[in-house]
Amino acid sequence: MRDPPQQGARRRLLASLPALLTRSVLARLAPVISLGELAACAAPRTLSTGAGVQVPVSALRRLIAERTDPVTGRCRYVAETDRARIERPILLARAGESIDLQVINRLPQPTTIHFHGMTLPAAQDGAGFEPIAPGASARLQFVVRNRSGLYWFHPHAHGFTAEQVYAGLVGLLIVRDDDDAEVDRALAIAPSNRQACAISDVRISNGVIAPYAPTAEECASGWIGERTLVNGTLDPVLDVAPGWVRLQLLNAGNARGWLLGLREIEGERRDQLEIPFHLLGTDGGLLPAPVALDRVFVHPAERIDLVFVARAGTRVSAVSLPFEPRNQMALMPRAMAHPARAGHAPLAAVAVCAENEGESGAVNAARRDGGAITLLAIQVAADYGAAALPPLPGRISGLSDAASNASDPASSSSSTSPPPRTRRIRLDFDPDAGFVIDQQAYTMNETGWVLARSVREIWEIKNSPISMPHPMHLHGLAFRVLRRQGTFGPARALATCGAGRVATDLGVKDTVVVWPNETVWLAIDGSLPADAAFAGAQRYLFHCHNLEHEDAMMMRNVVVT
Ligand SMILES: [Cu+2]
Repeated sequence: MRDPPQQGARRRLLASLPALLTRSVLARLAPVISLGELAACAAPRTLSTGAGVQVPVSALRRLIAERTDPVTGRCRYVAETDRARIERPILLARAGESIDLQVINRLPQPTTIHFHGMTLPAAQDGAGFEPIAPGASARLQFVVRNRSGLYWFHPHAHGFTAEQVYAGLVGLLIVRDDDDAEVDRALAIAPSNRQACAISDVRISNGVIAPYAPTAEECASGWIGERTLVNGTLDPVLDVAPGWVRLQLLNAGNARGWLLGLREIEGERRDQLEIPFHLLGTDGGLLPAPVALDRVFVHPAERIDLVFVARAGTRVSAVSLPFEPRNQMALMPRAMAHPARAGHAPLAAVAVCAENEGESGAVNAARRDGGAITLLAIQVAADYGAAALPPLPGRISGLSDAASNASDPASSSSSTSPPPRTRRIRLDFDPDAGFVIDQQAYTMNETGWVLARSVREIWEIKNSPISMPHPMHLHGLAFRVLRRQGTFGPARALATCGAGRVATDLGVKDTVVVWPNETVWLAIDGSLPADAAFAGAQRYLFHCHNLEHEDAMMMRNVVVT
């Protein structure tokens, strides 16, 4: 599999070319090339094969959602700057920068773009209240206010989200700041050794990615694939140099949870050795300090930021280890069709959520939550000279522990505030309505839950014992995890961080999994930026990010007054 040295070097050079669009790399070149000059070098269309090219948000003018194949229903995002067109872009921003672009819908279905995890005014949240019709466009304009971290964007038109995300409409937004740069500096992370990956599980049929065609049962439990797409490419191999490697990973799948581990496959012996790694960050950026781990659960929409030491000449696989997914449902398949789907055909010529049609998930063992799957392959170059491995820094951000410290950066209220009220939230399955929050089917115009601005609340989310893991996502307001109780075996074994929490609970979060029979307590802070864009009541959403559950309307409105 290894290339001859010259070809390998050429391949590495080619692989590094997309990074030339990034500011961080530009900054290392002398003389510094301005964005304007860069655009002049990159004539229109010449970058059209550069999937995964990083695009500074300051250069971004348009994001286009388009279908590339009506047979399989595959779609992609295309970014346009003044002079270049970049397929499947990775957006790059520094905290404080503005995003101002036109979203252009070239799909045969309504769509929106939701910037997942970003602190946004409701009008810019793309949460599906105002879908963009086929052929129409909308302006999206906001300031990046979040900490450094891996964020992402995806469609959020109610009833179409699962199909469009699976079809390939997934994009990354990397936010950088000084803390983030300091981690790279301290660990001497080479540009090739920092990778941001959106990883989606897909089904392969007759050698191509199968269209989205869940049965009624899969529309209740979730659509799961047996292979992975990494930033839109099937089974790629990342080339890195020996030393620290930093991976920012998004679970962009519809419904599959990962129990992520790293395996080193040595050249000749093919032994699979477990590689310990260090968790640096979660959905909303860096932890206070790295946490040493050998495995971690990552559910749909969650992100992790990790580092590990890559040994020269080895191949490393990021895998999802087999685990008991705790799907306790004796699901009753039912024909589900979101009312918004009436009048719009699927992206491919196949049935969606049909009764007893298609292949049952039981036929292929790999198409099962908790089944083993390779997520990502990494090839480590041979050593070009021994370099000392810098030590891991002890402290990487100013974040404090939400469970032990009330004066947390994620909660701006003073310690003299009255104790927060507790909102009790129940996740259940209803044979008629499907998965529901607080026994209530969702309608888009419901009042929902009302939070007073700047007021803190504790959300106690309890999942029914006869249920599934639900990755619950809140728009608009990031949160912290205070405590878990009733966690089942495999997840409980990883709860080593106090108050029943796992390592990913220590960071700023926007998505948190709640296992069957588990209760999770969250610290919610209704504070919004003091900015005209956030004036008046802001309507956000709280919903399950198993996308089949989301399209089956397992959601509630959350209004911050
Ligand atoms: Cu769910």
